[in-house]
Amino acid sequence: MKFHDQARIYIKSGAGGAGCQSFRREAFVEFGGPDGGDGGRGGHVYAEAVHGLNTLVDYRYAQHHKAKTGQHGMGRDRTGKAGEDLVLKVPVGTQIFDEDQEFMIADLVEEGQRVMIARGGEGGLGNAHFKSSTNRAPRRTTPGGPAEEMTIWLRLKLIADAGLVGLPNAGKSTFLSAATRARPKIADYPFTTLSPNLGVVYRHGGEFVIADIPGLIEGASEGVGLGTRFLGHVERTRILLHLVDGSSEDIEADFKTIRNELEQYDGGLIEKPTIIGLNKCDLLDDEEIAEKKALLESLSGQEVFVLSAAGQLHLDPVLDVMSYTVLDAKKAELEAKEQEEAEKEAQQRLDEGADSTWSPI
Ligand SMILES: Nc1nc2c(ncn2[C@@H]2O[C@H](COP(=O)(O)OP(=O)(O)OP(=O)(O)O)[C@@H](O)[C@H]2O)c(=O)[nH]1
Ligand SMILES: [Mg+2]
Repeated sequence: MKFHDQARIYIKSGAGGAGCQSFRREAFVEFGGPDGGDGGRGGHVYAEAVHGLNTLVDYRYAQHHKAKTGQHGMGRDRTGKAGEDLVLKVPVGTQIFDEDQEFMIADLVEEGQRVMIARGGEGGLGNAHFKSSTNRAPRRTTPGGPAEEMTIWLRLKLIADAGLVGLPNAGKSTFLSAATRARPKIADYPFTTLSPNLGVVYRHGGEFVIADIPGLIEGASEGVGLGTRFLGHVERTRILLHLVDGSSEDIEADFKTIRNELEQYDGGLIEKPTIIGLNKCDLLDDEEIAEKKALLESLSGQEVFVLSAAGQLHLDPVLDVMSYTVLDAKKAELEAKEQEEAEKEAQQRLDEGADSTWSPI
């Protein structure tokens, strides 16, 4: 399923720098001694979940990632510099698997979460380290620790913010390609789209992800057509954009068919904030537009946006309202989460209070 974005990459930490063998030799200094410094530690490789990334596409193009090697130790007791760490920035929600995709190495669910995936080699010890009362001129050093290298899989379960719903041919894929850099297949026959496509909309300094799913037909909620398989995906989106083909003879029936399928499908689809777009307005005259818009508004009891995805007409108001609605939904989720945490904390305090033996006199 395309809702998984994944990338296979090769990573390597830095090897540790070797310890140095060196003796102090200076004119007029009577007692030289070992002064070989330790090697520097090799760089680690970390993965960190960061805000503002939505896909793993960067890693499809850059597949080799290496941290720096530690510097060797040097004479005059100088320690080698540690190799620079490498931090792989990944979207929140990225999971890291081993090469066989069986063992999960990390699950980065929160912004700022960072895990080490390959440890840099320790720095080797210089000969200064081995000086003792019995051995004043040690010739011993140790090499730096080895680098770790491996192939890993990054996997991201993409969660779209907005789902596009509508009958086949309504222009959903066209809308996605007009609003984002996604290039889904578009054609004037039903069921052009066979699996979901995703695109990212950048707007007002933020962004949101749109999912274009195959067209819905009557009975979709029971598995007809491509059915429930894809309704399951929109179940996890925050809002919906319902596109109606303005050139259709019977937009009332078209509109109702989709609303009905959303209602029949369990999973709260019908309660999601839904924006309604009357598409293909380039094919209609003003009178028809006014009439069809009024009809949809009376059926839905809400504002209907008139647009043309193919003609790229009036897309901005639709994208604006989508972006604000997504933001509102996110804010509401955050508040609900904070509320839940506050309640949990309060409950915990209560429980602790009940356990304590302290009582006011
Ligand atoms: N004139 C006009 N044609 C449009 C517009 N939007 C889409 N189309 C055409 O409508 C046809 C269907 O568009 P798609 O984007 O493939 O429709 P879809 O909803 O993704 O269809 P399925 O994937 O089959 O469910 C294509 O021939 C598009 O060029 C529009 O605004 N105006
Ligand atoms: Mg399509």
